[in-house]
Amino acid sequence: MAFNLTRRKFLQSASLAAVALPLSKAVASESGIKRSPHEAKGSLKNETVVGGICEMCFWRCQLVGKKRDDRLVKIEGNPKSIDNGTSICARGNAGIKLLYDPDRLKYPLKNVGERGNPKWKRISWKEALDECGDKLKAVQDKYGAQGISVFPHGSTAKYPMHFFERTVGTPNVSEASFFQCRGIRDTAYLATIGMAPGEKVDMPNSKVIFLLGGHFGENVHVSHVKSYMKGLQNGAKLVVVDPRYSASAAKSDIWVKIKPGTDTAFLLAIMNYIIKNKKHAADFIDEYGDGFDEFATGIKEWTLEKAAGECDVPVAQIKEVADLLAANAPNVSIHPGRHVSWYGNDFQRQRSLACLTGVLGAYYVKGGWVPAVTPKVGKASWEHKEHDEDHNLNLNSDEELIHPYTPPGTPTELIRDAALTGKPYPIKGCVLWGQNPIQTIPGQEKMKKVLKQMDFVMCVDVMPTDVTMWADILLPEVSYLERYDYIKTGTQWDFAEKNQQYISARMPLAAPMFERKDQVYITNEIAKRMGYEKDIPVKSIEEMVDKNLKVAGLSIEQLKKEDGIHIREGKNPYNMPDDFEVIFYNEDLEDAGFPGIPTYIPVEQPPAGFARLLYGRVPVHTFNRTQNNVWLNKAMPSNPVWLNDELAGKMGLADGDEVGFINQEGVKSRTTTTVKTTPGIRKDSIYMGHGYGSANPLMSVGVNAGVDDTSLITKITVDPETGCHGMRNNFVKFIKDGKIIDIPSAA
Ligand SMILES: Nc1nc2c(c(=O)[nH]1)N[C@H]1C(S)=C(S)[C@@H](COP(=O)(O)OP(=O)(O)OC[C@H]3O[C@@H](n4cnc5c(=O)[nH]c(N)nc54)[C@H](O)[C@@H]3O)O[C@H]1N2
Ligand SMILES: Nc1nc2c(c(=O)[nH]1)N[C@H]1C(S)=C(S)[C@@H](COP(=O)(O)OP(=O)(O)OC[C@H]3O[C@@H](n4cnc5c(=O)[nH]c(N)nc54)[C@H](O)[C@@H]3O)O[C@H]1N2
Ligand code: SF4
Ligand SMILES: [Mo]
Repeated sequence: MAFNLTRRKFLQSASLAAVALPLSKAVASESGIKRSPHEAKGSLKNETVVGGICEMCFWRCQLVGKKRDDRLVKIEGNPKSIDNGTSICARGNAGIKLLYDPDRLKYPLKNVGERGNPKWKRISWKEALDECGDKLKAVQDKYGAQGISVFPHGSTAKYPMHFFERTVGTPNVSEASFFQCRGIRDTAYLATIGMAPGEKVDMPNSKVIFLLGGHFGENVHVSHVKSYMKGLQNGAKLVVVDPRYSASAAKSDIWVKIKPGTDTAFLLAIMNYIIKNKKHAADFIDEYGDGFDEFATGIKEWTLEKAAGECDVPVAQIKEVADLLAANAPNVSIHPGRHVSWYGNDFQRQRSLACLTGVLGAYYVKGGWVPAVTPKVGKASWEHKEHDEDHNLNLNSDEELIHPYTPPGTPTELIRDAALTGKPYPIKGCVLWGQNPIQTIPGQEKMKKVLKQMDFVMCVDVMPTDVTMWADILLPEVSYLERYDYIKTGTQWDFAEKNQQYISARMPLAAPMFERKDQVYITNEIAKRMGYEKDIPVKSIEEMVDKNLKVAGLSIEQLKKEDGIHIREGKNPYNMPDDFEVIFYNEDLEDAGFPGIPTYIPVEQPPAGFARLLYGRVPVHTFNRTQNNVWLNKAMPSNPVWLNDELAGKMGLADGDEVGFINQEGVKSRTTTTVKTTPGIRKDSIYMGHGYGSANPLMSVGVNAGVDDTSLITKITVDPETGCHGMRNNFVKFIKDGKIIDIPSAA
């Protein structure tokens, strides 16, 4: 199996190289890449390299590499780590297969075809950088800095993002980690407790862990999963609210099979019941609560019965959850969630979670919510320059903020609308760096139109994912295993056990191959060509890392001596700051025209014949970025669609049937996947893993594997407070053998 796969891959990419790229003969032989399903056999010269930091996902676990003859053969967790320790996940382990993936970008490329349907020509770095610098400068001269948009994500995108945002001066930066991920969580907690919550809940010491839509085990962040598992081992009860029997639901004491989009009603009823029965943390609220009485009065209508009807959950079960939480308060972990851009009503749900934590008095207590108190390091990067006007798309004609609770950057939808209408100003330059907005942002066709109308699009990536097809100039970056990179700080994963902090910085475990370059080189060279040579803050990535370490009294050399990780005493995370408060009723929100008390806003229900499209993480992939990884592809080559088994019977569908989809707007999936029938999903919804269905033929392993959920998410909803996207308001029917199959009504 594996042999055939890699062989097919070899033949495909070799022939593509011959057709599209004027590359010299065998790409593989240049790097010594052998297409073996396993790394080379032979005697292992035990050279261990320290200081690696994973970036197969954004959690950044600490690594060491095992090398043989200068070739990295194995990745392991760094034994010195007090975060992930020696553990890494399947994706971290498979980093080797990214490093040596023959499909990886190797040289600067120029698109001599069209955007979306590219024909690549290999060019020199000089030519590529000249073109990027000249074309972006031309956009800036003609339309102003605001005519440039930036879609960044991940550690390598920070330095270029700061250049374009702070120094060049465009506000039109939209990070996927905020606008399609956790931005709503951060600003809803900011509006409630004055800070973004992170995910540092004291699960190891919890008596109850409460997850709303989080599904740990499928969502894998190593130290986070460790702390969750330790909590369960220590006897914590687990409540999982999810329309689907997720990996977490399978471990739960109570699985609440909630109707999608109704979670706020569920939370309001729990809080109302707890308060009505005087089981709330009255002393805590007296001392730290603000606007509690207004809040308690405002949610009075939310009886258990009312929520039960709305959420399609039995009254007794809501009561059971509320009683369990109240009985174990304050040592309960109300998890703030992570990917929370669901329905466009999400700010209210996130506020409800923050308030529930307050109602239970579960801030700064054992087993409750505690902040990560991390050590201070430097932040050398591009300076903020004075710019004449801020050109903020988030202001209406009365100069009021459209989305006042927006996370950093500009809401994606405002950028896209300005680009497509030219109002209030044109957006004609685009920098894509570590984000794949084709498969990340709802409205794929809209995104394509946005990119089509640009004067210039540049992309920096490591793999030929779908976004790269839209670039005029495509630049190959060194991977996380070949570069120095930002500092990572943190705390002992189980901080009740040992109170320590750490400082680490990514160091290369392997030498760069081909012509790949790093973020600082690429950004600085473009900056020079745009006239910003004088503003360049650091000459190399090593200089930046060293400068930032110096603030903490460290250096790269010193870190190397300490096996890549510097450990010091931590600060007591349970120490509550004097000015801490929980704002239950938020007057500022009300002044801005939004509910001051968390409020349930119903969402549209599936029309007859359709079910709601739900999606989420699979344990062995990170979105689209790992789809071409041979090991991970082998582990989960496709994303079978979860369909309720009773409905499947009525629809004449069985496990393994090959199906496609059509959504409420008539948009069809380009590819197909198989059916997985299960009682573990509601009848009003179907579910699939996110990130599959790449369209780029240069991804010879991942292309057309499974279905691209994003292609079916065409209805665009926006959370009014934050401007972040809601992504679960789309409905689908099945297609089998060319025939459309209705999904019988849930009732
Ligand atoms: N439909 C749908 N959309 C979603 C989600 C969903 O579940 N469903 N999830 C949302 C969430 S939570 C998030 S965080 C976002 C994530 O969205 P993205 O950040 O867009 O995630 P990826 O799809 O992995 O795309 C990342 C891109 O970065 C490239 N890359 C990887 N490593 C490097 C590197 O070292 N340097 C450079 N320059 N590029 C690199 C990858 O090859 C890929 O092209 O998606 C959001 N959008
Ligand atoms: N293996 C792996 N792990 C990852 C990532 C990855 O790509 N791969 N990405 C990381 C990132 S950036 C993020 S943001 C996190 C995301 O991880 P999570 O925050 O856990 O988010 P999703 O994976 O989108 O979770 C989807 C879950 O929400 C449920 N759900 C759908 N609709 C509703 C609803 O209306 N109410 C409720 N209560 N539940 C609902 C789904 O059934 C599913 O179980 O994962 C992180 N961990
Ligand atoms: S959780 Fe896995 S993929 Fe993410 S950083 Fe850690 S080892 Fe890498
Ligand atoms: Mo995310």
